[in-house]
Amino acid sequence: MKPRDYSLDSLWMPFTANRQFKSAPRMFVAAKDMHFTTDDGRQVLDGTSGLWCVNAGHGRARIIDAIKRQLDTMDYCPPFQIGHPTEFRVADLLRDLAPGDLNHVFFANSGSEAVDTALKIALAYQRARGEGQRTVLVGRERGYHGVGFGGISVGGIPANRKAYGSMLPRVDHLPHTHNLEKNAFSRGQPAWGAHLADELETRIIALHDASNIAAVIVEPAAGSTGVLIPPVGYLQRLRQICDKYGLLLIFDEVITGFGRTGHAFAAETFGVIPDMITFAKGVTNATIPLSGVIVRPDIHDTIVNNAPPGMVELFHGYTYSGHPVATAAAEATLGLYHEEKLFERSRSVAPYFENAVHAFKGLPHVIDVRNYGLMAGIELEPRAGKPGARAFDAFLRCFEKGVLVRVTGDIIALSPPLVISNQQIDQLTGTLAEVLKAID
Ligand code: PXG
Ligand code: PLP
Repeated sequence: MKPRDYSLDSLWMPFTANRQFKSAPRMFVAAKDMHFTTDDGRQVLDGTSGLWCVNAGHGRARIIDAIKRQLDTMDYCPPFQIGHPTEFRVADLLRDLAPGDLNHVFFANSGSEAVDTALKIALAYQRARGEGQRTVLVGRERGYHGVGFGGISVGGIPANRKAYGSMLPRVDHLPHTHNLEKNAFSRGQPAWGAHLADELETRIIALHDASNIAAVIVEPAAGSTGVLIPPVGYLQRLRQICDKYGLLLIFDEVITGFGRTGHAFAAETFGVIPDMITFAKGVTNATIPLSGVIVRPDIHDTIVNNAPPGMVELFHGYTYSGHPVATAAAEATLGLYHEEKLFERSRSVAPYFENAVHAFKGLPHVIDVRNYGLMAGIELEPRAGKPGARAFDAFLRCFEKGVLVRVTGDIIALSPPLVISNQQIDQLTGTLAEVLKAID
């Protein structure tokens, strides 16, 4: 290992136990295909697609070349009142990938910004159609929608909310769908739990009145809080209730987009078409930040046609909305997904992956395994009085043995790039199995 030419002090790391990390840093210096290289020269198999985002594997030449070409041609273009061709082409590609009639794309940079954008579009839409009193936003317990004030308000992770005051004022939450007694060790969609969607009607609409509610936002399958797969019929039920009462349904597909569940979007996989989809991460294979919202024509048209001619219709946008380098990366990435048929590949590898992860049943500490497509959650019994410690221990030992997994609480999440081979699935799950047998 080379001596460090930096201190560890100045950087404040995100969602990291900073003191613990700095006492024993884990550093990557390179990445290619399915592997990272550590600063001491070891190869680490990427079992998490980075952070659910490097869906085509690392260092893909087609994407890197497109980024370089764009940088040589035009580094930046102001997004307000001026356009550039790449952003329009990528919007067309995303329209073609989107389910149903979703056909207008608004660009942002991170998933958190995409969520904020979607919530603001929902409010602006309700107002433009003369329903401006509809300001209640409905999220779900254990939902993750990024870290903006909008996202933590509709999100359902206590630790991400508790230090941050009152957040958005009019928000309510559906119950989450996780239930070990009913659904432990389900393969794919659990059978039990569709009725949990009925709380939207029986409790939330009953309490706030539908005439005050703008939108419902959920991850079609929750990623961050430990891979919670929607029960059979659950998303359909949400869709029916939203339709009955004029509520917009937003699917946050920041993790589930671009092949994770076997199709471009989980909306297609689960056969439910939302009114808006947020996307990020995989849209550029994580090379350059890009995110956005895809909306149905009625939402776009209602807002745009409601403004006087010549006036800005939606007072919203980011300095880097539709950034030329990010959209060049997206164009190449979507081309790569298409050319290599990676969403089909995700579908065809999924059964092998499912069998491999369900082999954890019966190993020490394992109280649940759940999966869909190329995402899986392995839930461990917490150590008494030390929540999260056992899974974090497993993460550290896996890292030492050359595989990267992700932990959230006592849940280990696996979400490998869609290009993973069966042999690499064996290495990933085999290493984790060895570790689970070894830890106390
Ligand atoms: N929505 C969803 C569904 C996400 O998964 C975001 C929004 C926010 O995206 P940005 O780009 O603002 O981070 C996400 C991000 C984890 C983990 O450990 C997952 C995410 C972020 C950080 C950690 O699973 N997802
Ligand atoms: N990306 C997507 C999603 C497509 O549907 C298409 C063409 O239909 C393309 C890219 C074009 O890909 P390629 O550059 O391989 O011709």
